[in-house]
Amino acid sequence: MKVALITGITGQDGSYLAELLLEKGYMVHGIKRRASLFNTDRIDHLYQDPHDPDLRLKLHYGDLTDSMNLVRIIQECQPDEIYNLGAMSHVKVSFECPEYVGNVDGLGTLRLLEAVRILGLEKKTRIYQASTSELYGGLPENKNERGFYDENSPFYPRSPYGVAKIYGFWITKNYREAYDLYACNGILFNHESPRRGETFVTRKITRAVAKIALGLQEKIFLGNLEAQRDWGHAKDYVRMMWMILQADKAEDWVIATGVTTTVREFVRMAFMEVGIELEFKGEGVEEKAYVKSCNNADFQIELGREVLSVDPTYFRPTEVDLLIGDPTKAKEKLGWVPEYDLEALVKDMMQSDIKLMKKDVDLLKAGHEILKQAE
Ligand code: NDP
Ligand code: GDR
Repeated sequence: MKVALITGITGQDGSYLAELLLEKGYMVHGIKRRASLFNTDRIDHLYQDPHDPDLRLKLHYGDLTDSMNLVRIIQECQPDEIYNLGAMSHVKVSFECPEYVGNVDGLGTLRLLEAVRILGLEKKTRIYQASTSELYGGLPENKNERGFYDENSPFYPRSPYGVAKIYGFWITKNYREAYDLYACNGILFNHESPRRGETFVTRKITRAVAKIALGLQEKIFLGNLEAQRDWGHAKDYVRMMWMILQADKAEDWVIATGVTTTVREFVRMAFMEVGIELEFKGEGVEEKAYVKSCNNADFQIELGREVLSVDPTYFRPTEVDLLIGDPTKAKEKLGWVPEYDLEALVKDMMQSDIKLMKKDVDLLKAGHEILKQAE
C-alpha cells in the first residue's frame, strides 16, 4: 500500500486530496494543528476510529514551524509521497503577519525537505510543493508571447505571502538539483470550491449572494472589483497534484484554466445563478451594484435595491492585477483534462451555499442565532 503524508490536510485542497488518495487505496497521514476548537470540519466525513484494524487515515498533531515534530512524523510514516499544502494562504492577511508567513510558507518548506534528507529518504519519498501563481505578481511584461504566464515566465511577487512562497519554490528546486530528490513545484492558479475558506473572494461572494437572496444579509462589501483571476475547481487541481508525483521525471508545472475573469464578473455570475440580474453604477470606491431584475420566485428581493458597495479596507498595499495561466505543458505531458469550467464552478459553489444558508433560515425560525458573517 502506498503511503502519503499531507501537510494542510484540514484545508480546502488537503481535504479533496485526502479523499482522492483514499479512493486510490493509499494509507493517508495528515498533519493537523492543535486548536482550541475542532478544526477538522472538512475531513470529518473521512474520519476513522484509530482502533479500526483497516485504518487508512491517521492524523498527527504538528506544525510547519516545528522541525523536530516534522522529523518524527516523517520517520513514523515513512511516506512514499509528501504533499506540502500547509500554509498561511491568505494574501491580504500576509501583510499583517509577514514574519509568521515567512516562517511557515517559506522556511516550513525547507524544514520538510531537510527532514526527508536527514532521515535518508531521498530515494524513497517524492515531494509536492504547493507553489502559486502569486509568484508572477501579474506584471504584463512577464507574460509569454501568447499572453499567458507559463513555467518560464519570470517571477515578481507582490505580497509577503508571494515572497515566502518564492523561497518555497526555489528551495524545492534546489533540493531537487542538489540532492537528486524527486521534488516538484505545482504552480497552481486560483482554485475554489464549496470548501473554499470563507474570506477568499469567491466564497465570500457565493455565501453573501446566498444570504442576500434568502433575506439574511443586506449587501456585500468588496475591495478591488477590477482584479482578474484564472479560477478553476479545487477537485480538478488536486488530481493534478497526484499526477505530478506520478510523472517519470521531477519537474515544475503550471496548472490553470487559461481563462481570466474580473471579480465584478464573478459577482454578476453568482447573482445570475439565483436569477438576480445586477446593474453596476459608479467607478472605483464609488462603485455600487443594484438589483435590475429577479426571475426566481423563491427569492423576494426589491428591484433597485443596493446589494454591493466597495470598501477600501479590502484593498491590498500592493495588488496583483491580472493572472492567466498556460497549462499546455500539463495538458500535453500529463494528459490533464479539467472537468469544471467557471460556470460549473460558480454553480457548484452557489448550490452548496444556498443549501447551507437555508439551514440558517431554519435556525432563525427556531429562534437560534446564526453564523457570523465572514469578512
Ligand atoms: P487553506 O488555507 O484552505 O489550507 C491551508 C492549510 O494549511 C490548513 O490545513 C491549515 O491548517 C494549514 N496550516 C496553516 N498554517 C500551518 C502551520 N503553521 N503548520 C501546518 N499547517 C498549517 O489553503 P488551500 O487548501 O486553498 O491551499 C493549499 C496550499 O496551496 C497552500 O499552501 C496555498 O498557499 C497553496 N495554493 C492555493 C491556491 C488556491 O487557489 N487555493 C493556489 C495556489 C497555491 P488550519 O486548518 O489549522 O488553519
Ligand atoms: P488571492 O485570492 O489573493 O488571489 O490568493 P483572494 O480570493 O483573496 O483574492 C482574489 C482577488 O480578489 C480581490 N478582492 C478581494 N479579495 C478578498 N479576499 N476579499 C475581498 O473582499 C475582495 N475584494 C476584491 C483581491 O484584491 C484579489 O485581487 C489566492 C489564495 O488561495 C492564495 O493562497 C493562492 O496562492 C492564490 O489564490 C493563487
